[in-house]
Amino acid sequence: MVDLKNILRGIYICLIAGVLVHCSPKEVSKGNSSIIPKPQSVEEAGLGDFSIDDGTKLFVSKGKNSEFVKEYILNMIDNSLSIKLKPTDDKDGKNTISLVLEASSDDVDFYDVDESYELISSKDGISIKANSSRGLFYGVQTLRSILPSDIEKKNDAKKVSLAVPSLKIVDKPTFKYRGIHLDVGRHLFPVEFIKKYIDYIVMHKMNTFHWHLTEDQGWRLQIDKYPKLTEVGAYRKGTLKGHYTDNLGHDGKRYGGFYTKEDVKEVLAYANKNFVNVMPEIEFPGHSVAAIAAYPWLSCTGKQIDVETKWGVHADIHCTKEKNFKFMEEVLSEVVDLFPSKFIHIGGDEAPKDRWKKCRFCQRNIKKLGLKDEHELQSYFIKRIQKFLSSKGRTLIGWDEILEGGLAKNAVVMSWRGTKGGLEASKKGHYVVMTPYTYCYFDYYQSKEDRDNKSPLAIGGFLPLDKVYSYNPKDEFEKEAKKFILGVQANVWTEYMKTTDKVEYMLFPRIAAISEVAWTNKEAKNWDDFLNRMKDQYKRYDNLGINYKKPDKGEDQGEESK
Ligand code: TNX
Repeated sequence: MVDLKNILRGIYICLIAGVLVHCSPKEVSKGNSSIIPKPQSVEEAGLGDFSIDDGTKLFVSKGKNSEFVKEYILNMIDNSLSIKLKPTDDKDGKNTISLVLEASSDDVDFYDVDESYELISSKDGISIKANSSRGLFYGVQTLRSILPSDIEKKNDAKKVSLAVPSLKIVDKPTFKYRGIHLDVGRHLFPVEFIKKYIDYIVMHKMNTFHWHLTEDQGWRLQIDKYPKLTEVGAYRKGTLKGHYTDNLGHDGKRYGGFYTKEDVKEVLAYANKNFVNVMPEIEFPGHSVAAIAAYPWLSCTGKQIDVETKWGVHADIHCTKEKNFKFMEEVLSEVVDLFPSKFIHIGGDEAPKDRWKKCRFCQRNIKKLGLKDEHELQSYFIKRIQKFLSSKGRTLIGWDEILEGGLAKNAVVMSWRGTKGGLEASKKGHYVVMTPYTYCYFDYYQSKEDRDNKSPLAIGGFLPLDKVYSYNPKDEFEKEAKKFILGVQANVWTEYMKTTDKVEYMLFPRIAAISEVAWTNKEAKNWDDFLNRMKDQYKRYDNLGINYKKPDKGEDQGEESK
């Protein structure tokens, strides 16, 4: 006998089950190959999709920061999927993400580390192989890019599995040095933000954080031997209102602060875990009004002056009397003790010679040393710093003005006034880092709209995304000279960036373009393809809560910039 009641109950159960199945969190999302910077080679491997699920295991070879790298992947997967990968010792097991160090180049000089890696995903797992822990970490960054952009945010609606397309990626950077700079002299930012900045650097496979620590408008680093550098030199009476050219004066609000050595150690530890070199910059002989305000005897006139409130280039610079060299050596000794970076940046830019021309010490030095003029005196100044840094096992790097009047052979030149300085330096056998303002100054406007409205306010200039992308540092160099290009860097000067939001706005998305300039071979670069991959990148920036400049219609293809 047919029991109607039972049939109805059956239908009801089926309906409920259907609804449950339909609404279950069993969502499978699939990753993509929108990797930025673009790898040297990406192929569909056709070995079947891999599914990360709660049975997936994780193997990480022992090496530099391997515990950190392990945590990094565990968190990445856990945050998005609520899946805790199970650590395993079996690198060849099924359903395993496996990071294998094939040979170790971890212990060589930072810029000689082999940063290449290979990533293969198949239905059985994901294998990342490299000859250094840093290479493995870049493989992890690539894995991050091929997973859906949702992994960048803490997901409320958890998924239970995640499909990774089958790819074979073979990759290595074009340039050894890939830098992002931040000026904390004009405006400074909390340590927490500096760490975020390092995250941004890592996400784009850049490897150097150039920390511009001293300026006319503020000295930002604790120096024990000279406490007034921060007691006095870290604070200015006010910050310029509007644009420099508006002549509105300053706001009268005391502004300042500095990083203690403990702060710096915290940043260094974080950067080191993330395979980023932190290169400090201490400016000599120019851009030193804040130091002079703290110790007036550092200048030629010896007059008490205030920490600068105006932007620009200022006449009071370091004098060349012996006491200044002692100061320089004592300050740099503390810097060298604190920062492990092989390269120590000593500025060297924009040092007007007005004071030196009228200074009896400087004029006496010119005569005594048989120098031609004040430019050769600057060269003497820089060579003395270089000698000192060499004695400490470090290499001097400075802005391209350090070429004027001759330069010690092993000094490195950062070419900012166009590409001339870099070309000239490379011909003389110096290594160079290319950061011409025409392509690499992220304090310039990035769209016509921003520029026309002067909002958000920028220093001037015009540097849209496509212009940054179009840069090929090797183009202007002759064959022999090419090998002297160490790398490329973008600079973030902060005269007009008071907040971390503004810094992000000026940095993003241009950081994506410069990362591809630094990492990807010229032949593999393609603007339309880049824009296409940026669609996914913008979602990541959204998920990370980054205040990036949104693409304007047609704007980023700005014909003017070509
Ligand atoms: C030039 S680049 C400077 C900085 C300014 C920047 C503004 C360089 C070595 N010096 O002091 O902040 O222009 O774009």
